[in-house]
Amino acid sequence: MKHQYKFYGWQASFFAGKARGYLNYKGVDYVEKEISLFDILYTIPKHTGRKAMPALKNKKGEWFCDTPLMIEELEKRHLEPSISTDGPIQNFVAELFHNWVDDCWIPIALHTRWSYPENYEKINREEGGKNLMPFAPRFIRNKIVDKAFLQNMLSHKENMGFVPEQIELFEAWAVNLLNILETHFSEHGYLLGERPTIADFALFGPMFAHLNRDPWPKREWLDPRPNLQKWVEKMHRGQKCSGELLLNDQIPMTLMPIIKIILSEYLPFMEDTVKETENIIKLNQLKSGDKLPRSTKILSMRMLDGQYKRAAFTYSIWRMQRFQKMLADYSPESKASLITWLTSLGIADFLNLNFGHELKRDGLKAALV
Ligand SMILES: N[C@@H](CCC(=O)N[C@@H](CS)C(=O)NCC(=O)O)C(=O)O
Repeated sequence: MKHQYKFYGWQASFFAGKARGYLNYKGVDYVEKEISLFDILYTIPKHTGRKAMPALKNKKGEWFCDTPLMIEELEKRHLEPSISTDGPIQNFVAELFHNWVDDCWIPIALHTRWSYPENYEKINREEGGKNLMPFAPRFIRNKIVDKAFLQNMLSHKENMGFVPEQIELFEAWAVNLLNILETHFSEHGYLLGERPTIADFALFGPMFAHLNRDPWPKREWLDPRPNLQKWVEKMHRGQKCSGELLLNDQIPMTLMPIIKIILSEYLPFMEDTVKETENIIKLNQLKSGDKLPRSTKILSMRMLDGQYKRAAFTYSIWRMQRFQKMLADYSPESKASLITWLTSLGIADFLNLNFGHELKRDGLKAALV
């Protein structure tokens, strides 16, 4: 292998976009490998235990998967340029934002791609076919891709909630987020100041792979928001920065509307997901080592002045538990500073929230420790 890493991921993949943005910013020496049918069915599961992208292999033959873990591991090996936050509040915000994007932006990315046929017709069918079966004739590629993607993705509609009766609410919610981001990026280079943190790479995933690439959302949502679009483009270039995060562990005022949305919508949704997961564990008498389903039954999540119905991911509970453990390791001074800030937002008890049975990651799902 000539390069230090081989990166398995498609341009169209949300989580590959996130990892690629990180690798570009770090200036890591890697080569892209577009994933073929053989890779997705055999190579990747053999080495990572899951049929998902992205995956990364290094010269020594070590494999990395699951973007938070992949980035955590690479951070130990590639210290500069730093993506660390400067204080406990920024760290809390960056990690919470990271968890929220990796969960709540999946329905946005799927809806904008799969509810508007031009995306599939103009890009994803052709590109997916070429990646999966580079040597097959086009009509065979199209047939297989239609079978593999179209039907599969449309089956996520109900689960992720982008069904006709919810689209108006869902799009109003997403557009409000985009407007907040557009205002934010008219004042700041990155989410927490003048250099990126994990929050930026998380958001970059859906923004690059879906919203600024698929024709419908690019035309309707990103082209009219030039500051947000410029941020996507520089994140993709891995543009080097000489700036800093806001001083004194401050959070930009222009980002606060999104933080408040996360706290008032996503945290209660996570609490309901924990309750539902606990029900699943009880009903099925699951014990240590047993796997949980990837998603729960349809639950309700507050969105603007409505309620949005979608299934929840058990993996996300594992992510919240991981987040809580990270916070538990804060020094007493950092904890005190975070608690003062959380109290000012009315959620001081976040640190003591009960996220149920301890879980571990199991591919794209969670399992009982
Ligand atoms: N938590 C994983 C998510 C990876 C993921 O869901 N990747 C998508 C592509 S963007 C995938 O391969 N999905 C396959 C599937 O859902 O079965 C990560 O951060 O790497």
